[in-house]
Amino acid sequence: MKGCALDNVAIAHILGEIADLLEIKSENPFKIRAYRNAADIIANHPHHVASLDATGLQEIPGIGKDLAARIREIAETGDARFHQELLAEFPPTILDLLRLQGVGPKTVATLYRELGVKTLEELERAATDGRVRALKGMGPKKEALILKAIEERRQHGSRHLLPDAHDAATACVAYLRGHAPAAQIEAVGSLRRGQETCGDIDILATGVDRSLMQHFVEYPLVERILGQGDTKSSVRIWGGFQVDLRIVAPESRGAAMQYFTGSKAHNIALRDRAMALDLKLNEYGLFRLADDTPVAGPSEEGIYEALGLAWVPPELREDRGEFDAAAARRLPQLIEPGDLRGDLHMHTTATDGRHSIVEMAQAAQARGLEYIAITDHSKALAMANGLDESRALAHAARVRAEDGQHGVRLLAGIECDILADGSMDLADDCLAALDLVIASVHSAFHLDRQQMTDRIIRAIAHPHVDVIGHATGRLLLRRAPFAVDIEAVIDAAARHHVALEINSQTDRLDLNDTHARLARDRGVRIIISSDAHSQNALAVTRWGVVQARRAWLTAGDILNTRPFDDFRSQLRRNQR
Ligand code: DGT
Ligand code: CA
Ligand code: CA
Ligand code: ZN
Repeated sequence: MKGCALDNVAIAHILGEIADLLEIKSENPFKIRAYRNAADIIANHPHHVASLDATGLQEIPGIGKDLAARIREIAETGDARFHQELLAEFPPTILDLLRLQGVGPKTVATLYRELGVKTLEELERAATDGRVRALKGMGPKKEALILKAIEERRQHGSRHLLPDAHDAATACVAYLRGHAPAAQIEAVGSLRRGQETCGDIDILATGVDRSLMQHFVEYPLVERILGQGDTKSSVRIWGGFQVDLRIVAPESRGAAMQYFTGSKAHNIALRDRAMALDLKLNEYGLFRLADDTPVAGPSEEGIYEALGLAWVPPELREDRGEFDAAAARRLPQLIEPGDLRGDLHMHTTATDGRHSIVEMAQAAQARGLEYIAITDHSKALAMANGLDESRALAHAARVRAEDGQHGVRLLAGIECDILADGSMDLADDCLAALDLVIASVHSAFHLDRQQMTDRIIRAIAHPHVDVIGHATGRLLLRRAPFAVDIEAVIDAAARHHVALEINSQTDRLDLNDTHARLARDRGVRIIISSDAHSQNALAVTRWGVVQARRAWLTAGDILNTRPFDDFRSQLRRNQR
């Protein structure tokens, strides 16, 4: 049954879109709010709501009789007729407008009603020629906001953060598996390689008949079908993702997995290697050049083996030395999420976190961590209610009082701002009294390359700094890294025994893969941390681990894979 595979996110999406469309139509605000609330409740509900009956649904606060019926209809048929009727009233491109930063359904409603704007292009024209600012309630500010949002959309194209692409792909793959339980269906492309952003989602299916293509284009989150064929189709789904599905024969599965996982650079080098052995490699298999006899194809391992190579983990397929290592059977034993024993960067309600020290400790224990450091912000970050010296010390005392009480060891740390001149935001004796100091740049991003490099190196040279947080300050798809000589920073960190962080915030992943690899090669110790601002956010270290794998790192390269005492003795403050 179609509804079985519908997860909470998919149901919430449909409810949210009903709210948006009602708002574009200027319908009753209470009705709009009810749908929007329901979408929020369902998206965050811990259980699979598609498996609840109408009575069970109505027991959820915020879900009344009508909403429960609507949700049942979505669970059973994959969509609600009401939703389809609303969609039919508008051109499909109207949804693109809703996804612009800072453009809500109210604005879209006005633009559509007053100016007939239906597409991004029409909106840009209307904003450029002054028609937007002339509208009641809009003005030049709104016009500038809209133009900036369109510009940003264009700049970042349609790329997405890896975890967002992962979630979208997982839901789609689960839906497809629901229609073909015996098939092998997997995401490939940049997503499988763990690249920090993904252009689109590539899915490969084997052992299915062509009817899967029909199910694919009927996936409830599909907004537009871009192309439909027997073995390949492309759709645009909710959230702006393009998804490509390819169906391949079992004898080509390995070759297709290899080909569509890429990267392109890896594939080109692999094909050259095949040529040199008088073989031909393509997405159908590996063949003898002379007579087209198949040599390998059903499995990826078989392809690599026939080319004299060990199977290469997808994260390493970037043509960055993996062929020599695979030929010499010297590929690294890459770190796995379960290798992490500690998490050394997180915030609490003392500054801008959502949970208390105890709540963070309990969540860390539940995740199987052995130790954590509480590292709230320092006073320069006034927006986050940063701690001054006396609050920092009082907070540290509270952290230490909870140490060992919740099945985890606790370190009293701080994320101390590096001021514009490279000095620390808190006094030396305060920093000396803590167990761990992360130093981070959160301001004055505009310094030139030399000034920024000097600033960070001065922080590294500070005797009470143990770790540099998110060393380049980038925000993926939003803010470029600040200008800095990262090689000089890495060398200074190595000299002073200061660890560098791979910050796992999904829009940071900072250090990036090549910097992290360089840091390890220069002898810098690395920690992978969540920078969590809530209990659930502790989970993001899985993305930091992916980044570390792309940097060729093993568990031994990461400081917080060590047992607590060993870890602690490795901190800069405990050396010498
Ligand atoms: P993306 O989507 O920009 O994040 O990156 P990919 O790597 O997923 O690229 P995509 O979706 O265009 O293609 C998927 C894979 O297909 C790619 O990693 C390697 C393979 N591929 C695509 N175009 C070519 C090509 O011209 N030559 C070779 N050898 N492989 C290609
Ligand atoms: Ca792709
Ligand atoms: Ca693709
Ligand atoms: Zn920070």
